[in-house]
Amino acid sequence: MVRRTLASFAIVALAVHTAPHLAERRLDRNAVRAPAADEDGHDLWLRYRLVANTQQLAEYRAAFSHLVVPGSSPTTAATRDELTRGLSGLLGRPVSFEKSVRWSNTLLVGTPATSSDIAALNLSARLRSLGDDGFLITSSTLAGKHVVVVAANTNVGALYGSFALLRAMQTQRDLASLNETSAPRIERRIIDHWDNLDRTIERGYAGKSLWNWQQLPDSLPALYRDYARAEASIGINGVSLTNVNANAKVLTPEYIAKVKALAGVFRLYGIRVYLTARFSAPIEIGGLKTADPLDPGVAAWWTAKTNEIYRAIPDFGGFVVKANSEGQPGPQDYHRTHADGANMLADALVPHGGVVMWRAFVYSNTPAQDRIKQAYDEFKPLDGQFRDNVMLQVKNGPLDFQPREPFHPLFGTMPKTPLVVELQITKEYLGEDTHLAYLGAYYEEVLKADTWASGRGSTVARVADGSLHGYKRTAIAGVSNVGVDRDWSGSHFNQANWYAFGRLAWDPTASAERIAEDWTRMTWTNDDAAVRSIVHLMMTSREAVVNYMEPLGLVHMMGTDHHYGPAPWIRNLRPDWTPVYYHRADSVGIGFDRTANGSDAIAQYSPQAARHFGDRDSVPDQYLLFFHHPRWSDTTRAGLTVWNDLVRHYYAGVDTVAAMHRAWRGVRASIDAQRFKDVDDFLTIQEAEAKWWRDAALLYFGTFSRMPLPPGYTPPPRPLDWYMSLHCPADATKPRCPDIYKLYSPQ
Ligand code: BDP
Repeated sequence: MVRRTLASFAIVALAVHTAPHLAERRLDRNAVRAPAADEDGHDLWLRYRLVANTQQLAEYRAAFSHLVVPGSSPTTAATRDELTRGLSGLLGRPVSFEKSVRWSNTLLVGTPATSSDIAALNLSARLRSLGDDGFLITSSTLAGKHVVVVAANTNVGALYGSFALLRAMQTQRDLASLNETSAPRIERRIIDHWDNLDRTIERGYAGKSLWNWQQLPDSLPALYRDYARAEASIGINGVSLTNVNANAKVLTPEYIAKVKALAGVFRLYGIRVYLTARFSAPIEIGGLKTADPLDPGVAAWWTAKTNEIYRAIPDFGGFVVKANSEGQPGPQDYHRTHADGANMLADALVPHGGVVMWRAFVYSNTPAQDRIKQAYDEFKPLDGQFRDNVMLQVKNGPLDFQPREPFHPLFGTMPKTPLVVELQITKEYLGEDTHLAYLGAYYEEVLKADTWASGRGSTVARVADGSLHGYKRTAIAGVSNVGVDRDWSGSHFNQANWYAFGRLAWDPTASAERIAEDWTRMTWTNDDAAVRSIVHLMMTSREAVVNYMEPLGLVHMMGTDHHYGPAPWIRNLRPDWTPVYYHRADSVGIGFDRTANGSDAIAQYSPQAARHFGDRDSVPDQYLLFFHHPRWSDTTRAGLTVWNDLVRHYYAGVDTVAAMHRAWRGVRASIDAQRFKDVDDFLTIQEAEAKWWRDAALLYFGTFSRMPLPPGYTPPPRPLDWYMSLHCPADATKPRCPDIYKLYSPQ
């Protein structure tokens, strides 16, 4: 993090307000303090604890002696609430608001429209480029008074700026470095909940859904507001409430009233709601005989339904649709195309400014030669056929949120159709609730991936922010990991993935490491040494998971349905649901040949990317087995045989988790006892489960390679049969495997 010296205004502020004894008592950032009180993680990164560094505290107290946040809109009230909560916590004293700037050392927040003081500062030239959501933070002089200003064009922009200011204080940045302007690069920054109406969550590991449909719309617990605060604090401005495997009931009048109530809370924080639209809803709740998108009665039904929604929720965002995938209904049921289906919904939404986010995660019920080719094959020919308000929502990789996948071949190849990059925040395939895997590093890898669609630098980030093809609309979506657990996300560190998604949605070129540092300072501690350790363990964590689960480009090695634990031997299902379909291990070698000699999936990429992935000399080892079927005895870039390198990666994954665990134990003094223990317990589980993954996989693959473990590696404690006969978990939403803990971490 860049830390500059104090700005002159701050020095003035200190000189005016800091009593001499305070200056003498200055402590450095690492000041030793009493053990922190236990926390349960519910405050997320918005803890607003007293600024620990006394020098910084004095500086902030001096600079923010008076607060002016004029305006009467509900969003401005929410901004005032947040600043009250934040500043009183961080500064350890009550906040006093004033109507206008009368004193030096005032924090002034608002827009030129809400505040004559801000209007008087003549910021319009700087504000012009910031759009609706951007903000600037600057220091200035107003009629001889020193002010710190958070200014924006809209109330929501001012709210975002206030969160940015609070973040700067939470991370103990010098006031001089607060001079910033910021505007999101992506227009719609969306969290997709896969929440069902019975409050179960598809792939949720953090308890039940936050949305209490039974009690809505009459009861609106504070939790909804806290949820919206958290989303706004990271710049999220859209929330799709319901599972992509949709239930038409949410479109009935009874449920629209419930959605309206939630939308009312979220609106204060600049968040629009979206709903998943079940394609067969006209039949299921409309009494029609068909859902054929070209049937005028069907189109009329959707138009009426959409109008009804907008009457209740004028700023409704639109529909998210999963159609003709995994058994969901869709236009192909009527021999129509995805474009026919999406356009019919788009026409209903267009008068209201709504959008359709049509998902490209499709694969048919009849397994193809190579499942990953289907989305491209279906959608690429439709480029140019969608209405302006249709966006195609594409998962980061061509398969399904695996711990690592190459970028999806649709990125860069749909110049006429705005694409929404879909990332998964919930860790369906990366250890679910317990394993510590910082996905910021994953998202960064995806966003930085170069599609080579229009030459070097055609990154996925530039697809997401629209700059690659000049998309008129831009959006990014993250599949939520939030539920009613006290810590919201199933584990303290899972919060970081939610946080990182929001920050990267705002700026897809941001650094995951910098984001991890901010999150760590806000969530855990500002002790520099501890911050370094925690950030380091976060930055190594995702690679660790890849290594002990699916190294060298392996994918889909997990147990059936629950997706928990290793099961590379599964073969008795439809082929493309089995691990054997993906790893293709045999006596010769391992991996899925997707070159021209195999499924030729690489032909879906731009010529440069296809060459990069398709050539054994240039393909990075991390994608080797995704695109190739090398012999066991072939040599990898590390100069090892494929078998020996596989072994090396699996063992390295386990070793990294052990190192992460040691690092965590090393920061004990900086963390409250309860949260320290929560993480420590989960790391114990992760260490055991990492060994489980490693040993099961290597025993199994060893039956094909018939090669021994190279010297120096401790062999698995049980034979392959033992791992294959395990039956766990009992509860797929909080999966555990007691036999594994007995074996690997006997207490
Ligand atoms: C897969 C999940 C499944 C989802 C599907 C989707 O296993 O539960 O419904 O993705 O994205 O990863 O539609």
